[in-house]
Amino acid sequence: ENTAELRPTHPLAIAPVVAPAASVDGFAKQFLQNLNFDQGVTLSNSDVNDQYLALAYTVRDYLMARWFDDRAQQKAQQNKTVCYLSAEYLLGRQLDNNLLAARLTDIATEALAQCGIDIDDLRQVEIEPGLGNGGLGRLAACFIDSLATMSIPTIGYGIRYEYGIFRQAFNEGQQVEQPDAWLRMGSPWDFAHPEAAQTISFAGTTETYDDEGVERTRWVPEWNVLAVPYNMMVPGYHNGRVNTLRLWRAVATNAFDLHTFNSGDYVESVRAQTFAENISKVLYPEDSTPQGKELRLQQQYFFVAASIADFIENVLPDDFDIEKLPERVIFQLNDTHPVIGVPELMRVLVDEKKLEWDAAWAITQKCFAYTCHTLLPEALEVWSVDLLGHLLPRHLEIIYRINDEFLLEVRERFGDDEMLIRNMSIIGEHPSRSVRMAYLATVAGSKVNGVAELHSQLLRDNVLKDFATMWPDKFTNVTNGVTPRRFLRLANPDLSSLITEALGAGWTVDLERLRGLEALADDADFRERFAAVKASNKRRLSSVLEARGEAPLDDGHMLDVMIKRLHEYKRQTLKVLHIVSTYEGIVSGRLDVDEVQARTFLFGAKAAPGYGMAKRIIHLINAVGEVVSADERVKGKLKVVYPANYNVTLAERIIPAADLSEQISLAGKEASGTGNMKLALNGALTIGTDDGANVEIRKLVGDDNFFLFGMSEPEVEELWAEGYRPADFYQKDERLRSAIDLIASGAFSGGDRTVFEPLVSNLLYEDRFMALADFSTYLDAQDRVDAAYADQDGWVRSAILNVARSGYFSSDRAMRDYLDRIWHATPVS
Ligand code: 9GP
Repeated sequence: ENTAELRPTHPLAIAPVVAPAASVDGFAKQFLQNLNFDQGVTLSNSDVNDQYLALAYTVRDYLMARWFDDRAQQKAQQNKTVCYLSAEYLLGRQLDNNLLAARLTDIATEALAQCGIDIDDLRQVEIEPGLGNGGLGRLAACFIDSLATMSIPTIGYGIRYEYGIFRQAFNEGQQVEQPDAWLRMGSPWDFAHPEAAQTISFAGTTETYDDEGVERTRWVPEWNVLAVPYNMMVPGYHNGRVNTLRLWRAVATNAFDLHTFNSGDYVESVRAQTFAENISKVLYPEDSTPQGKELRLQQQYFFVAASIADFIENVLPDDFDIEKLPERVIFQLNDTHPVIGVPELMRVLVDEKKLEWDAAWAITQKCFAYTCHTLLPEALEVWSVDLLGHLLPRHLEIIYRINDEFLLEVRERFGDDEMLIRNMSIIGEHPSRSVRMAYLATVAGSKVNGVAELHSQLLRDNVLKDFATMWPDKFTNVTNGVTPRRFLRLANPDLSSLITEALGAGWTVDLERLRGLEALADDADFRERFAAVKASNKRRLSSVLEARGEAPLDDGHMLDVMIKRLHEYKRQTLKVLHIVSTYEGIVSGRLDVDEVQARTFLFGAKAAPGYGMAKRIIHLINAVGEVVSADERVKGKLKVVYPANYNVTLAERIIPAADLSEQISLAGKEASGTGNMKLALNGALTIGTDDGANVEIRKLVGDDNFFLFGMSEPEVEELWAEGYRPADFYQKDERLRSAIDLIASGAFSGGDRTVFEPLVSNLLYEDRFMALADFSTYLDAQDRVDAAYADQDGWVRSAILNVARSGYFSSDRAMRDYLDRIWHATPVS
């Protein structure tokens, strides 16, 4: 379009953009040119960061022409676009993923070698963008990868946080948080477009006015910020498609007051800038203060308002008939964070586009769908009416009207059942008036889905029961999935080669083909090769750990991993109790040391900075780890490793090396989990409860290849109803008593009994997540693990079957389910 407007005469200006030659020579030339002209250095003067940046620019150059085409097509086409609205994208490193997608890995490696550069050195330089907390954000990243690979026109919308998830360090075993300055060394993968900035308004009042005889309402905001888009390429795997991830950065409208500056008040002169830029400063600012809460709501509105405006103004054609919006877009609400988009779209349609309320509501309901990712009531966001009304007065009015009309519908359907009305109202009254965002999303969404079968069922039966009764067809399930490109092809190159050799290369985009490995589980030669890959992955992980200053892994140990966010419901404490019990059992002679498998327990977990109990658990893991790993009496048998700052990059090294995957949440608490899928896909056997996607993993891999323990969800409910007294379990099981007593005695805190006292009494007298109730079956299951691991041949067979039967957990399958059940969008050719 630009070229048309500019009426160019130069032939190159109207010729299509062409990618550099896909050859070693072509790549080397482009790389050197980028080094010279973009980085401003010669090869001999360049350092490794210059080289990494130039390499990234070069990969981009190969993808650029396709990106231009795909964006032009998006505007011209009639296809529906999936707009994924997510506060988190936990992308991981980009370089390898993009090289792989564009089939450039070998060419780039050779071209750099010819320049005297080892590409591995450049890989290490990349700082991963940690723009997410854990599963939710990584899921969003897997989904956009699959959508690009399936040629579905997609825009991922989110926030370009200046500081992503904090960097974790340990100081005397305790977590300390450091800012994650991921942009410090440049950000070669995104493109700023300040010219496409959106103005986002806040606060102020609303007023009615006469619009040629029609009374209308308008919002008179008090202040604005600019939302500047940064576009990232999302290349599909080997299909030439390049979608877009558009992340918004907040910039002040009037960044700098020269007059104030000249009067000498330098701090005041940039106040507006600081205030505005705080909005995209950090991922999940601490929200225990009112300011923190307001900032989070600002972030949410900021990115969804910018995204909706961007889609309407820049992605749709200029003459687009807004009433046809549902034909062209589905806004997928990734959890409750983007739900303020519902009243925002209503505001745009009613106040700006001047549609009638009913017509606007009909459009809005078709344009949104909602995924709920949790069952924990505290994770379902609510905003106080005061805060929402102050920050977004027009939106609160709109929410009230949506609620009024919705409650009328409820009355029509169920009569004047005041209790039911109160329970279903979008506005909660207790403890104070608030907007229940999950309810708003459910009322507005065309579909509501949970993220694993059990989770979706519990949503229908408990959390959103009344809504499911009212609209049974609205509710559906899409079990999560993970991208096989990053989590098998890239993370586990040796296993990938083995699979490709056995089955051909098609499995990367059709993961069900892994079924073909089942037959090979009985082939001794294949088992040997599979086991050799695992062993080599362990050695690789060991070097990574050593490079980070950790102790290397011991040969022959089972690698038992628990890698996930630190949360009480995930029950890292239960894992610690197992470690302490085994340690105590060996030291006291209760356990026959020969019966105990040599194990390394590996943890990776960050705790939310304001979550005191989770931080205490981290301290306990480190304290136990220090004592156990140093005790000569268990040397060679037990070891605990807890590398700090677990992130996607580290996960990609741990997962392929793991033997045992710990998925031990209390049944009914983990919505799905995705680490469980990644580990099974890489041949780790799961020890787990019947929770989240574990249920489906177990069904698929088979009971013989999965170690199930613990109460089922109905049993959990039953125990609560009976009255749960954790101390009774402590009294009943000697192993449990000894483990808890050892922690309480100060054995892991230099004799100081006070350090872990809060944790111990929490377990004995509260234990919200019933670790003590599941302890004995957990230990029994661990005994079964030990026995199974002793039979290496049998273990490897089970590991192969885990890989063979995990094809269902591809995010490509998850995307197909979203497309069929929710989005009804189709691929572009
Ligand atoms: O806790 C869930 C996790 O079980 C799930 O796998 C992930 C992706 O669906 O979402 C997590 N939820 C959140 O992070 C917040 O709701």
